[in-house]
Amino acid sequence: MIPKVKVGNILAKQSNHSKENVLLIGCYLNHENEEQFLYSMDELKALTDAANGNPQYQVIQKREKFHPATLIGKGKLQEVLEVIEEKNIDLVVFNHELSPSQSRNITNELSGIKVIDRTQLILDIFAQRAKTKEGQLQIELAQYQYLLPRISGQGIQLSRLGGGIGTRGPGETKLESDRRHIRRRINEIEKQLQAIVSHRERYRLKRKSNQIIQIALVGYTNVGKSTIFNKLTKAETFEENQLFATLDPMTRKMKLPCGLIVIITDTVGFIQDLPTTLVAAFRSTLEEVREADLIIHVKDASNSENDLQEKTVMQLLNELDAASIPMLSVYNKVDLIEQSLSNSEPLFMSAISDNDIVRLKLKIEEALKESMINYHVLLPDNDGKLLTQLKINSIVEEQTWNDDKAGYDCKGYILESLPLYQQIKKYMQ
Ligand SMILES: Nc1nc2c(ncn2[C@@H]2O[C@H](COP(=O)(O)OP(=O)(O)OP(=O)(O)O)[C@@H](O)[C@H]2O)c(=O)[nH]1
Ligand SMILES: [Mg+2]
Repeated sequence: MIPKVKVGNILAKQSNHSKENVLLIGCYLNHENEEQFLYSMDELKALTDAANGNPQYQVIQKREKFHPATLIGKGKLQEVLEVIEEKNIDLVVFNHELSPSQSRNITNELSGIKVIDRTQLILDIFAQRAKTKEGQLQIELAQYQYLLPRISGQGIQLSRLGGGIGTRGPGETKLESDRRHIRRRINEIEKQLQAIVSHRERYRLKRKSNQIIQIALVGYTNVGKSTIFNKLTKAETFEENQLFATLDPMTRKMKLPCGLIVIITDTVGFIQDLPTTLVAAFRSTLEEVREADLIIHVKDASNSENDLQEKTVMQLLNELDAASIPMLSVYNKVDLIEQSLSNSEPLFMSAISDNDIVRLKLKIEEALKESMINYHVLLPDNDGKLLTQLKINSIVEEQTWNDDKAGYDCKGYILESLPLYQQIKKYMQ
């Protein structure tokens, strides 16, 4: 069977010479879903943009099975070589994770041009974006873990790669040294991360004892988590129409209409085929998610592949042991689609509408209430502090002064796991 071949211009050549010209290569099998594959190619292009590259051209091949030595066929590689010369390509990005030997063979076939895969591209974006010490260490760790099997024996000659996409992060001189050096560095990073993680662990325990309810915003990259986070908390996190705008989790306090104060965390976006090294590296960052009392799963209502995105998110939440946490789903960006909105489950909203932000807050209250238990207490007059605490850390629905018993009659909802619940138990009615 003659493989179906597609090539195409992605972008007209940009005048910006400082950007690397990138050729994208995708390969999929006869039995694979074409639509999903093409979507992942679009995503690869968006990732290239996010890495500050200039996607020039793409080459796609459909095959019976992947070529064991070079992923795509030898003939196709010859064609790629011509495109590289014709289009002045600096970098070739494969949409598929390449084995160490595949990447070596392809580089040889393509006369030494820089070749990276989707994993390296994502690692590169992360390396450019990570701002906190922890984020930077995690990326460095993931990059070394990715490189380790690739620099053994007759491994790739990293020095030849020069700078640019796929080479950021650990310094090049370090990359040139041997496995032993890298192992040592991995060890060091792991120790430093351990210290940071235990520091955060203590901080988190303190927060828990402070009775504060925790909410985490999660979702596929670019769905609008940071925009919603900023609107909810009036904070300034980096929001941009770009994949992986947010890397380091950000936490802020937020007051709900009922008076309840919660803390909410904005997190790194998920993506399909997230490199396993990165899932492991970000496990600790995403621990905030695992600790949450409620997860808000933000979806992009305007994206035709939102089913696929949702599946990816659910799968990753599973891997993070967070799948059993109560979840509120919201469909964002409804302003971009034509559709009759409903007020019923799930919430359809737009982060650019202030009214929708209020609706979201009420929805959060409702969702929290579902995991809370009902209480009715009579707080003695002399325990004013407890009343204040109840108002901040639980949902008080009714509060009346009881003259006969000289105390406040309070009815509401509270999380059973809060220490506060133990404190009010003796006043239960
Ligand atoms: N039209 C429209 N655009 C939105 C809406 N919400 C967010 N956006 C835009 O979508 C883009 C992505 O928003 P972000 O808030 O950065 O998305 P994110 O989910 O935090 O993305 P990552 O941090 O990359 O995972 C930005 O250009 C936002 O302005 C919305 O409701 N409607
Ligand atoms: Mg973000």
